[in-house]
Amino acid sequence: MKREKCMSKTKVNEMKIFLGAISLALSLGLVVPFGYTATREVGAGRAYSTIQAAVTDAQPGDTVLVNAGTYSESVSTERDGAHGKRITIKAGGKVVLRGGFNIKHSYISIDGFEITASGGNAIFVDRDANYCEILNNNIHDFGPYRAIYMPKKVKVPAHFAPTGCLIKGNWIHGSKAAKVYIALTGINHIIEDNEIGPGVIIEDAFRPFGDNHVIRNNYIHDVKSGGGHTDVFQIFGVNNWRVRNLVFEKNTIINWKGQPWMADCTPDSGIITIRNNIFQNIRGAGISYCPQTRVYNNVFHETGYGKIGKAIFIRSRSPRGSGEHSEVRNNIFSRTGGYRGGWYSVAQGARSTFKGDHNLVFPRRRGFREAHGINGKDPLFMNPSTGDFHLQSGSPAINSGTTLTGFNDDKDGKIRSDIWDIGPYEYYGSASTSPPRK
Ligand SMILES: [Ca+2]
Repeated sequence: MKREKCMSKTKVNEMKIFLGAISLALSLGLVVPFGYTATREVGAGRAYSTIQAAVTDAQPGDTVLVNAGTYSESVSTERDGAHGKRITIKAGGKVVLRGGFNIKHSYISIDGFEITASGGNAIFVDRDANYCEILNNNIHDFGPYRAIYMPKKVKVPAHFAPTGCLIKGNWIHGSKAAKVYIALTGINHIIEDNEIGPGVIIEDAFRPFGDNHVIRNNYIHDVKSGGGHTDVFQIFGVNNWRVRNLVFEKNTIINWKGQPWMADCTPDSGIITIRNNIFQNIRGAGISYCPQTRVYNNVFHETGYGKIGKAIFIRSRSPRGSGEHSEVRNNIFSRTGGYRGGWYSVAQGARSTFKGDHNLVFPRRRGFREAHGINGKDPLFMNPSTGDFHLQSGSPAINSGTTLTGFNDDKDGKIRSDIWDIGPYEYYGSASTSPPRK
């Protein structure tokens, strides 16, 4: 077929009108080039004066770009985006939202907002909100509610929905006591690179119900109790709210006035893996009633108070669950508990299937015995007072661990050497250090 070489005069006029419409739309901040995706701008003198109005009009692939300013509204999504055509709601500059987001559809991204004082949850994530992205938001003083909330429903399996959300780069904090920071249901969520704290909390930082969630590289610090029993993460085995294949790794938790974890499990729950984390100055012990609780290569420094305070309890008691087939390996317990405490304790019902070895306890604790454990040798951290738990060259933890399966890296993400070290950091022949915390 021969290509058309020139336009008719009518077509040229049509094109001029079309281009005029485009430039008018551009001046209003509304761009819809050739029926593809639009950037819908919100703010003074823009196409939309409220975020909600722009979100209501947004089609798959569109970006709602919110200009700097303070907005008081609660924004609900109107329709699904699609794979490769997300609906992105993005702050352009400092945007304070006094209210919140209600994500009710799939493929929605919320990026860069400061969200505060809403009288409700800051970001509500409905069961239909598959593949949501919650990125780079500063969420604070939303108490007594939640920063990010996927609700559980009685009699609905917790692993039912939604699926595949990414919660990354957010800062969640504030002095107004929060109920829970991040509550999850569904499957396959990734929660990474968030900062949590300083803050006050009534219940828990994370409630990760459902399957296959990964909580990693978060910095959780200086969180006080707002009156209740507070855990870094808590799950409870009721109403079919099962938890399977939870990975909690490479997180730093410092100055937490509660337990690192409290896990009760339904009978079909299991494989709770806690690895390559730093727990520093934690008031209570990590307690699990879940099958296959795997605690690998962490450091517990100044955690578990009282003379018999343990850092970890593996428990077994109906109906809370039974921590059978659990493992505690390659951990450093440094100045935890008192003279008779300081490492882990395993209840009778979980003891015959338990494997605990290659841990290091310092200072020496009466009663700590493992075939390959180390009792009473200083692990020689670089500088615990600045939160640097890398190993010095003479550390007894170097090459004293056992090789594990399911992962092969350390807290820095470096592949471990042939003979594993104890603790979250592998030593590589010269000393690594951590940058000072902000
Ligand atoms: Ca090594």
